[in-house]
Amino acid sequence: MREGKGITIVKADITTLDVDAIVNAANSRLIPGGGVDGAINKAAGPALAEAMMAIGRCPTGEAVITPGFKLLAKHVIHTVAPVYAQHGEDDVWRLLRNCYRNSLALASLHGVRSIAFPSLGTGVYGIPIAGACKAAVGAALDHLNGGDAPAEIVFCCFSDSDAAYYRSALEEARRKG
Ligand code: AR6
Repeated sequence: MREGKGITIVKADITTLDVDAIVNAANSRLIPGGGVDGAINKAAGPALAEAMMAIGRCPTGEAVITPGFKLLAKHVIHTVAPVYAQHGEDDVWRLLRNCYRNSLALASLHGVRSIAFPSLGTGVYGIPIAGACKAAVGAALDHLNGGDAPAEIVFCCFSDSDAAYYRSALEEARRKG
């Protein structure tokens, strides 16, 4: 369900969402790959790969922005999650939180009011969903408490099981206040 404000959790293909910006789980060379990156590039058309390659690089935890081309979303924000096997525990969560923070800050700079995130880092990069959704929800709540745009944050899950993890992480974070 979409409320227009706050956090919404949906199960969907992120390329179909009518939001101002969708976030891509990219690699640091910004070369279109598989997973959600492949789906976004397929839906946006070849101009997206050209725009990504023109930027050329995005360090882990940082974010860059391109147009959405053929997507409903006006912008695509590309961020690079850490590869779970290449980082120590503390580093993984710090870098993953940075992905969410930097994506939201960049969105804010571009006047984005609604943004959808996939479950960054939990596919090819191997980050366990239980910790990943806590980092995602924590960063989103911190952002919303700050009062900056975007005020609508959608977590777009690709499975019912991922959506259930996000729902319980959100309930737990709200309980802890
Ligand atoms: N809509 C929403 N979520 C999706 C979609 C979709 N269409 N397709 C996959 N997911 P991944 P990562 C989910 O592997 O782990 C690429 O090759 C998927 O089920 O896409 O950050 C890049 O180029 C999972 O929950 O991203 C990088 O090299 C989540 O999106 C590398 O993969 C993230 O899975 C990035 O790996």
